[in-house]
Amino acid sequence: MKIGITCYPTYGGSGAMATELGLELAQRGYEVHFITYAAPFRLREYVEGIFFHEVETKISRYPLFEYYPYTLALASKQHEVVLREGLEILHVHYAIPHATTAWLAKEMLTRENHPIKVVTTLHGTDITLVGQESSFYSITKFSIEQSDMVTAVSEYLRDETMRAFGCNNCQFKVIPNFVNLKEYRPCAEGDVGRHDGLAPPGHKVITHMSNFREVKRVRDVVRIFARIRHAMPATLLMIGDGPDRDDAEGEARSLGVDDDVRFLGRIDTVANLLQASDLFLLPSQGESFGLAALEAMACGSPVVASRAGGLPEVIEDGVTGILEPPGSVEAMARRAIQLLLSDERYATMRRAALDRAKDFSADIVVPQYEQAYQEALG
Ligand code: GMT
Repeated sequence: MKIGITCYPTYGGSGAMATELGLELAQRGYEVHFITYAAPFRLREYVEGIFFHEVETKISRYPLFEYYPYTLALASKQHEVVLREGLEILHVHYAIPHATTAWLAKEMLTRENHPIKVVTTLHGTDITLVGQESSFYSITKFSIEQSDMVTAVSEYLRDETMRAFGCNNCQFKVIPNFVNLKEYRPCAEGDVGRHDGLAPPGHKVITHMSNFREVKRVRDVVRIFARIRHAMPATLLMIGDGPDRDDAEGEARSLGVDDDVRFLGRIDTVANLLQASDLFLLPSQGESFGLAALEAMACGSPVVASRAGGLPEVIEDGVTGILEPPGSVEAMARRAIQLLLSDERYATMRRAALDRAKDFSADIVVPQYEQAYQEALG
């Protein structure tokens, strides 16, 4: 089967997930065509069965276009690639604008006797934030409802979609995110060198990874870390970048822990950093799923996160990680310190986190997408 995938190719969980899915499908014999404005960041090398079609983002300075109509360029490219390559499915990740461009491409193709099915995967802020803004609400609802199959990455996101948009006559499935367990795996038991170069000897390594947007509450990450740092030697690795990075750096300085906080910026390959992590912090205001938390768990790092959105579907409080309400810096820090100071409790939670991550393996989840494609094709 030939599938077109459109996603945001830059940092972000939806692009990461879409790319991992494309890679898994290619391994299973599908032909996968990424159609987007840049090569997805997790597509690091040539892979048999994967093709990339770049959408133009610039044109010669045409005076009427103060804003470049990327959406139209994307719809045209989707139409062109479907026709040329004979694709049967367009699988779009993140509704805005991808579900809309896919609908446009499908309308054009239907009139040219080349029917195609559109599968839309909702990831989070396309539903919980951006999609509910008045400028986008009606077109988001329309585009979701026009999709032949809609998937959401958690029960929470499905319920939130139904509450906010209704989704009349949708074929709707919850398909959770997955993790590549060959890449995201723990270090060998007792590997003492795993912190080398990342933190001074004897330090616990605390990690956070995100796009540093407001919803991630990165200042809380630093505040929780500062409390941990007062209780024990520790280093915080901040992986990623985004609008709130300056705030987080300022918070580290004002709390006097900046010498122990390392801002690593955007890094494509993060499994080795997560393997070195003793604890992962994700105190977001909301997360539809929390892919970064799952990847940390798969590498053997327990997670302290917010009891919000879809995170409780990934993390069981007190068993596979720690959950507290968003903004509960004190409680998150107190429980993190207790865990890190108890070797026995830490080892038990680490094992439970590793076991839980296996429930989200590619082998379990990817067949659910294959099934969704079959159902969309009827
Ligand atoms: O917020 C991000 O990190 C990016 C965003 C996206 O759509 O690119 O992530 C969302 O999708 C991820 C993959 O499905 C989920 O794991 C994240 O929880 C979700 N982010 C939010 O809901 C805030």
